[in-house]
Amino acid sequence: MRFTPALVAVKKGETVRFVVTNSGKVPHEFSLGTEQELKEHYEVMKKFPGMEHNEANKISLKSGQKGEVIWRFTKGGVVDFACLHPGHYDAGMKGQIKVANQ
Ligand SMILES: [Cu+2]
Repeated sequence: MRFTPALVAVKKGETVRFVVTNSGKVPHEFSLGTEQELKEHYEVMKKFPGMEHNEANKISLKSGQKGEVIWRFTKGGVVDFACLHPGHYDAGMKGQIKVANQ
């Protein structure tokens, strides 16, 4: 229940392609957002655990699947990412992207 790496450093204005592989045995997801957005999404996932996503900022991956999220970081600061399948976030399946102001 973890992301490798869990800490990513980028620069403001950069567009990053996250190539994510689920090397585990159960479905996972990769969701980008503020901590607040991720927590709200986590509450929804607890009610609808089978939710699958293919949106700009999140992707669902079954065991062995690989996918991409492409995101442009327009502001400096911290952006969080997490897997919001019930229990996974609490188990520590989260990480941070530090966006430097150049
Ligand atoms: Cu997960």
